Amino acid sequence: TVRTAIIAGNWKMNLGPQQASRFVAEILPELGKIVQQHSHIMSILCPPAISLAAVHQVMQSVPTPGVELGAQNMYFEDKGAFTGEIAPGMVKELCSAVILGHSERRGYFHETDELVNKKVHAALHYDLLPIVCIGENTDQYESGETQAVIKAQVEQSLAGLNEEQAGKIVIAYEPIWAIGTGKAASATEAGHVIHLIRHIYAEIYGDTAAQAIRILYGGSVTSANIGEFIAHPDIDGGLIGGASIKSDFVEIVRKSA
Ligand code: G2H
Repeated sequence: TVRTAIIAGNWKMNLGPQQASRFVAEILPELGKIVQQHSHIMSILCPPAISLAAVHQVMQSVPTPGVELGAQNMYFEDKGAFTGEIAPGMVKELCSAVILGHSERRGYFHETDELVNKKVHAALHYDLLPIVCIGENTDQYESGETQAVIKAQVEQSLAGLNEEQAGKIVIAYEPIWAIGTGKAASATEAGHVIHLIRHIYAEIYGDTAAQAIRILYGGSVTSANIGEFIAHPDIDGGLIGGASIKSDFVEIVRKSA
């Protein structure tokens, strides 16, 4: 199976509308050129919600197929009295993708697998590509619970998909001990867990769906180590944090192409 690789940039809480437009205008020409020359790779930029419109506008003025816009989070309800939240339909007006259940959402904002699952269903309903994050924390890693944690997260965050939906999603495996620490997992280690994730997914949704979904690695990815991850047959790309708001992001995409 040939799966289109994805390099997604999770800007986290960085770059407001003004800085975001400037940054995107700066990287887009080169980024666009790379993904247009290499049809087996796409890139998704995920700025903070308040910067989405500004980035969208820049992207409209420099059309670059293969570079898409994503949100970092959203609520699952269609509309209503949910102060501070954004609805799937609102995200859909500007974006084609959405990151869901990032470990920072799970950790700081107490998002559970059950909540993430509702968001996944809402995203699919609105034809948004969900990038669903899973990963074990330091304690779980050190006590050898990685497999069990991953299995529970896949089963619960991705429950109840129909056959068509099951082949569409993107999973980002982000071991929490590797996030923003400069201590990336090795490609062998990440590839091993990602292989396992695909296996668990196949048991739930069958081989066809499991072979179709993209599974990314995330956690301290830079242009210096992306090569190892992308070369691993089980790893379909990366979710980039710290390095996604620097010109290094373009280098990461270049090295993945
Ligand atoms: C993991 C990753 C992007 P960083 O959170 O989601 O961040 O690359 O800074 O470790």
